[in-house]
Amino acid sequence: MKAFNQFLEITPEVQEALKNNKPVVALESTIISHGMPYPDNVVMAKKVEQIIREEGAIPATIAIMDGKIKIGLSDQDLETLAKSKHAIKVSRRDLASVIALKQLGATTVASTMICAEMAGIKFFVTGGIGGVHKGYEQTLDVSADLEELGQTDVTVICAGAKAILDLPRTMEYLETKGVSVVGYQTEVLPAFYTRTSDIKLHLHVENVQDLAKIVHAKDQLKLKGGLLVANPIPEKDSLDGDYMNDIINRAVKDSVKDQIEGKDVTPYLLKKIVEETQGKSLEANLALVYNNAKVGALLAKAYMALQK
Ligand code: PSU
Ligand code: MN
Repeated sequence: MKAFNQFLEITPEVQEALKNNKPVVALESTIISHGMPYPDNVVMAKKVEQIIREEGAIPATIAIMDGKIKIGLSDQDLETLAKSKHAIKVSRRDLASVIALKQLGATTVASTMICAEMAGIKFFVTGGIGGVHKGYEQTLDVSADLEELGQTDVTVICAGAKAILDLPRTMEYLETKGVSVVGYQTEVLPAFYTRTSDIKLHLHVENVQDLAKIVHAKDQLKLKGGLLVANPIPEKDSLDGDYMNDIINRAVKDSVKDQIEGKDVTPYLLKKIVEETQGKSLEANLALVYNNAKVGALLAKAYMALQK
């Protein structure tokens, strides 16, 4: 475990696991507070934890509560976050103030990576990462998630990135920052709702043992920064690409019309998409997160086995 930090509050279960080199998997909380509607969000949060346990790892959902970074949440904490209308979406920028002012904060990919690294957790499961937004030439909207992947030493398991983003530019940005994007049983970048996109990956692996070896080598080389594992949504849960692109493009247009800016952009788009697909996108989102939870837990286990 990493050095003591007065703002870290790690549950006894997670502490014990870290101390004894058991596999631990971090989970974010913005996906709960700003990524999905209630009560689907709390069902998702609990089920993801359950899947990670079933695969033999310990889940650690992360949020900011009562002036602390909580690593591991109770069912009551999850319920509070899922129901809250005023939870703050916390990225790197917001971390210090939300802690200092004792606000309720939900962590994004960026801030979950920071908190996981503080606690000594090496693996983190989510749905999709933030990235370079469409129309970024005008707005300069690039998610802080990409910067974090460039500098913070946590492996993130996701289902690729959503087509609400400019996917080719997101990949270019990651390449510049030195982030390896590894396809898990796929040679192309999955696009969240769909298993494929036009973007060929520089690297893919067929099993979690190879992923674990890559993380291990990266550690030994003391290379800073994250690793991104792109795990496609299961075939049976995937949605039609053209259908989704239509809906996404309309949502992006609406966001411009409604003058949505800054950190409100992604939650706005996610909400629109759920509405426009009458919940179909939500079903797909749940399925891909569960699938990522399984792979993340297996990877954390394979990595710990290499340490012995
Ligand atoms: N993409 C999703 N669901 C989400 C998010 C992204 O499909 O819930 C959340 C994640 O927490 C991610 C954040 O880190 O949005 C990115 O926000 P922004 O684009 O403002 O950096
Ligand atoms: Mn942004």
